[in-house]
Amino acid sequence: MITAQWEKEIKSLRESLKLEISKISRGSEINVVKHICRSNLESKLDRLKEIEEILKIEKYKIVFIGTIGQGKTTAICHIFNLISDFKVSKTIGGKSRNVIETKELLATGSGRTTICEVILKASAKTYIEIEPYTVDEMENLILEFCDSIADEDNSESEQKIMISQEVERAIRNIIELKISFKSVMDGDKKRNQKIDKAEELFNELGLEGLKKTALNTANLEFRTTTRIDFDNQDSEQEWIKNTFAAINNVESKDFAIPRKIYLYVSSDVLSGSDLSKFDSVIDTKGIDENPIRKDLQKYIESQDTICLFVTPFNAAPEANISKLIGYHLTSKSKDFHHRFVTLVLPRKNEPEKANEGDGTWEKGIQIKQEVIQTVFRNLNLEFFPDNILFYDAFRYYREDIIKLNSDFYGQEDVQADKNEFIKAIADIVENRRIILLKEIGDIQESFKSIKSGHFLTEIEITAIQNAIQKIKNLRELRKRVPSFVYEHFIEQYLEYYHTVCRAWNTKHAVHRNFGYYEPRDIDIYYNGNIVAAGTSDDEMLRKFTKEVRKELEYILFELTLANESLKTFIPELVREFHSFYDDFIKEVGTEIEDEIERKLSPQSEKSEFWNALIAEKGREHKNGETYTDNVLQTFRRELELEPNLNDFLQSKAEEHWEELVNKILDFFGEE
Ligand SMILES: Nc1nc2c(ncn2[C@@H]2O[C@H](COP(=O)(O)OP(=O)(O)O)[C@@H](O)[C@H]2O)c(=O)[nH]1
Ligand SMILES: [Mg+2]
Repeated sequence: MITAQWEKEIKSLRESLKLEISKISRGSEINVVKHICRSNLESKLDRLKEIEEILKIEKYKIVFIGTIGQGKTTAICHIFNLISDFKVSKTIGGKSRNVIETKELLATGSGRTTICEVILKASAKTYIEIEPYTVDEMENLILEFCDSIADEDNSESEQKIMISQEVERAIRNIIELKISFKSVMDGDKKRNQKIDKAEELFNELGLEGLKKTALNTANLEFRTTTRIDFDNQDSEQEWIKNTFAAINNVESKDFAIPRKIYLYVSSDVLSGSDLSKFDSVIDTKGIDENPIRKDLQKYIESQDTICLFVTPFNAAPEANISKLIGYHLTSKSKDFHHRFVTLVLPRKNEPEKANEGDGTWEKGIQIKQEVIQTVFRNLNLEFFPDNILFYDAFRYYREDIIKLNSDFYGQEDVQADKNEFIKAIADIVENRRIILLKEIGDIQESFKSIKSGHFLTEIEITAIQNAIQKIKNLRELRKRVPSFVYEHFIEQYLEYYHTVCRAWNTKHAVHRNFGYYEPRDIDIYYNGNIVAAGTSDDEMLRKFTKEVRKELEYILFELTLANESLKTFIPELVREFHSFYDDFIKEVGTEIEDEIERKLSPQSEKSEFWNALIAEKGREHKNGETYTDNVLQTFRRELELEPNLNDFLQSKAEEHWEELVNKILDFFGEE
């Protein structure tokens, strides 16, 4: 939120900047000094606009990102009061008892629970809306499921993972071929026997028969409902729990498989919750083998989003999460660390039991906080210590049944932890505001001193001219980065593909969808972008250009050393340089993404390349041959066709590097 006073202040500063810029531009002769002045004022103007946009954000989105089954949904439900007491029967001390337990309204469980991203919003009325998969996409998923049933006994050497559990559960509900259990006598012992109706039908009708029956039952065209409102019948909480579960499992015949679920919650349910303080709270799909995903990037890059990276206590910071945070924090110009939060979720007494602790929760947490900071520091990632938070939904709960341990604690203890969490988030937003307001002050100051004198001394002008010459010498990347470093790109790309789609049938699903597989958020073109850019400062393009980048940085920094007045001009340039550099990485990555898409087109059955990959499944493999080797070989061959993707990467890197250097020279008015 921006105050009227600041809005006025920014407006007047912007107008003065514009006035000064046009004054300089109108002047008779534009020399180096005037050019630097003008460029400097122009970047001030751009930056002010950015700052204003950020300050104008009324309500933030809060997005929870983390590995499957670590407690994201549980934490969200408890923090925002999406919980309620339910009667359940439980075996306690060997006896079955009816007890009351506190349960989350969203589906939680041993992992792989929620089928898609869930967006929570406070609202006047309670209702649920979905963004559905298309009929074609669902048909594909069903066919894939049937294939997997037919493949049950296939003993490929590659580790075999079935379609993700949550999708399989949905499909089995849609085609009404569920797994059930029957108790049978085994000798004189009872045991549970699994009955898989899909398998039975496959044995009876064969694969084609199974597919036909499945699609018939699915009735995909009739699944067109996308919204359901609270019916005012039973309790609102119970309605949310049951309806959400039904939609998540696709139990209703009117609903398609959801791509996203929006849950709007009325204030009756939210009483005492802080959900309405935020634009929305987002429970993203759990991370599996592939932490760097396009769907997450969208949130990470939005200025109005606070990203909470969730990690279990003992493994904090978890590897997947460090990787994801690291990938983004290497973009220095974006200030991601202002909006990034590590949210540690301790479970029962973990902080109290921490090594080197003193048995208290506070000490355990302090130790862990330091560990996390050290890890980030070693990875060279900037992270505010205040942005490392801890929350345990069950901290005051009993061990035997899930409810408040009222012998020792009261609701006020639970509430105090929630308040602390919400306050920490509010502080993060406030700190960001303070940093930005201070930056406005700095811009004002610097503007004043620039206005008070547009001249540089002889010595300073010579220093600038020297710097310009040095920068010009760095224009040709080829002189600094040898061709051979690019030669490994295709191999690295294929290795990455194998890592994020390890199981052969995941690969097969990707091939059948011509490079994409949404249920697992796989997009092989986007992956090309990531691999080309490098997932850290020590990989691919970021690694190759690390030294020459530092050299450029140093040339700019050096200018500020000896020369008092240059100190007012250069910081903007350094800032801009970081953002030019991030753009450079992004542009080359995008070129690679587009080129892979071109190379592997058409993305249809007309393509020999895709047909070859699809046909790889079920092919006889001779001694020593494997599915994966053959698939990777097919990819390799296609990507090596002229223009070889490695060479393409080199030429695009060099082209965009030259643009980057030209942009810096432009600041000095040099061609
Ligand atoms: N003991 C304990 N269990 C938890 C805690 N948080 C989550 N769980 C359990 O961990 C499992 C996965 O939690 P869930 O919230 O579904 O994880 P998600 O996949 O990250 O959304 C569930 O069985 C939860 O009951 C916690 O703080 N303590
Ligand atoms: Mg979940």
